[in-house]
Amino acid sequence: MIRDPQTLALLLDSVKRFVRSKLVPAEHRLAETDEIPPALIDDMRELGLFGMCIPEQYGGLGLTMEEEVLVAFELAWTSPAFRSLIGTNNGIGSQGIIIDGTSAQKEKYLPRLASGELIASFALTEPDSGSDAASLRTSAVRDGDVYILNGTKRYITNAPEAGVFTVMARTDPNSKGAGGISAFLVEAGAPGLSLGKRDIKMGQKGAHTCDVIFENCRVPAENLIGSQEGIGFKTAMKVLDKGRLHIAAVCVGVAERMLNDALAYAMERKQFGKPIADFQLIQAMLADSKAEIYAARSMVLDAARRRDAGEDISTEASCCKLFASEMCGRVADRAVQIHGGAGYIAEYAVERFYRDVRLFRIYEGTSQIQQLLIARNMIKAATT
Ligand code: COS
Repeated sequence: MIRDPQTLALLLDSVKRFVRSKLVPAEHRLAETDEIPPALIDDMRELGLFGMCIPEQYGGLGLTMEEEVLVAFELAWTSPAFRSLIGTNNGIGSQGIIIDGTSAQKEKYLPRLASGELIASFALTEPDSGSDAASLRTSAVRDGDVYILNGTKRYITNAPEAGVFTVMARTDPNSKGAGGISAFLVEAGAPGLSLGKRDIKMGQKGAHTCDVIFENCRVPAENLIGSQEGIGFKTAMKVLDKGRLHIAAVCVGVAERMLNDALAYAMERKQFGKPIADFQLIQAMLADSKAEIYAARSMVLDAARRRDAGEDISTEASCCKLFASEMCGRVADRAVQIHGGAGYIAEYAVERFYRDVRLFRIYEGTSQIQQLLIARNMIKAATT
């Protein structure tokens, strides 16, 4: 749903201009330094990018899902690490509060997340609990008006920068599955919370992850999301439904950028006396990429519109994440191939993108988890 086409057009235009004039020229340096320059983070705050998906009453832009994916297409036309910094405040870091939080939790955290004063992070994965998220072992034991958390969370995006974490922990030790899990808001300075050293990743330099460790970490009981034990796993799944659709939109944007670079290279690079774009085998790679990007874009827009209309889009979100992330991997591979030897050299952006986009098939649910979810929902629908 697009609320006001003119306002949205202005937003899309300013995001596009910012991405192409400020972020694209900073990509190479970002990859070298592993840091986003503070001046660019200030620009992101000024543009309202940290609060795009936070309701207007809490200082955000309150974008609908359709508006959000349109912005994500533009934002993703550069290194994914830039989007990653604002990604958690708009997605997995804030949505638990927005979807299931109490009014007090919303009032306390959302305005600071919307302004970008506070960075949010989502802590679900553990050393022994990845795809099988319901097997998580971090414990939360009530002691008067606090919960005491113990356990380790792994590969937590934006943890080094985070001011507040949405942490899934087991409040019912007798329930080994999803029903025993609750979600908490844990502030970075909480006693007993510490961070591991930053992970050294294959790509997405500038987007930071690390372990988050809880050792008798005391969290006020009022920070239990929704003030209700046992609903934390469902909160996490609802957050991921939306997150997966957003990541699919990001895959579309990055793929468009890689195809843009590949086309420009193919038109400029000459072999056998003419631009390689004139050769049909190169044209096949360009055309397949264009068609697949168009398909993913159409899927993402359709699912976004359905979500705005109030439909349950669990299956569609998984379809979009599966197709768009796999498509993005294929486009990255073709973009490197079209560049030939140059595609293997760090001077060309496609070398970096090739490594950056590998993550899309893994995080927020692997391709195999998306397949499992789609098929499971199909079987469920057929038997009810
Ligand atoms: N929305 C609302 N509720 C949901 C839901 C959703 N999208 N998905 C599941 N639930 C509910 C179920 O209805 C079920 O509730 P009841 O017990 O009341 O019936 C409960 O949550 C447990 O769900 P389920 O039985 O499907 O749990 P499983 O252990 O089988 O787990 C998968 C399912 C594999 C889907 C889950 O563990 C998963 O998504 N894994 C991937 C995790 C991930 O993406 N990690 C990425 C890191 S975070 S960036």
